[in-house]
Amino acid sequence: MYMDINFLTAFNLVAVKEFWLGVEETSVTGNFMRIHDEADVSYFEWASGQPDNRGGDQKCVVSNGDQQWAWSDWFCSIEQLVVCELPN
Ligand SMILES: [Ca+2]
Repeated sequence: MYMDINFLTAFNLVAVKEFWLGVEETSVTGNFMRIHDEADVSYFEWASGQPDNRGGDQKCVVSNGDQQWAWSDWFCSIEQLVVCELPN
């Protein structure tokens, strides 16, 4: 999922560099799930070189503005804004 620049502009979020996507790695390295329902994630938009689990503890997934909103695994303990999808 790449961020829509119109969305970011409309909500004055262009300065925000990362958003949590509600996805985290399972206990199986390299497998990811949606946090809210634990469904497997099979579609990814990883940034080049990601996921790299740098430091051995990057289990949550962000959309990274410095990487054209491609995804990176990142430390879950870091506070970020969250992207949510509402039901129709
Ligand atoms: Ca990473």
